[in-house]
Amino acid sequence: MKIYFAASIRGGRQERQLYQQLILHLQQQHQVLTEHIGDLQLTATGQTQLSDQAIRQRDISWLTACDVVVAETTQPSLGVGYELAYAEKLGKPVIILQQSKHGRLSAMIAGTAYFNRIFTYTTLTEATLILQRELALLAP
Ligand code: 6IA
Repeated sequence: MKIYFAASIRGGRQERQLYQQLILHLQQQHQVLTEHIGDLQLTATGQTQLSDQAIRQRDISWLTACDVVVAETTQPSLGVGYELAYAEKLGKPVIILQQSKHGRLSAMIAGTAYFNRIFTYTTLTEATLILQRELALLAP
């Protein structure tokens, strides 16, 4: 399946190694459209060749093309919140992963009935097992 992996960039890159591990796991069986999210060189303040408008346009095209959205929401991010709302508008299946040691997910996400695949986890292994199970259920 084509997966749109969403996680914090300008919201903070503290969890970037985790994003990289989750993406590597997903890539064993799926195509991840947004593998740059796991790029350890990508910082919250760095520059890219692309304008913000071009970044948004490319991300919206990938969101439209994907089969499922996987969002790691532990590090709060305005961009991820926007993408989740956009995925809802497009009717895309969404899997949300949130580490249980951190604060609670925004009520605007947790309180939206459309988001019915929200999972908390403590270890990477636990997160990968959740992804494996949920993606198998969503497979055509
Ligand atoms: O508000 P945030 O930056 O934390 O939003 C992160 C989310 O927005 C991610 O799930 C991405 O899909 C999307 N996004 C935000 N910025 C970018 C980006 N370049 N490239 C691709 N997707 C993005 C910004 C790079 C820059 C900070 C050096």
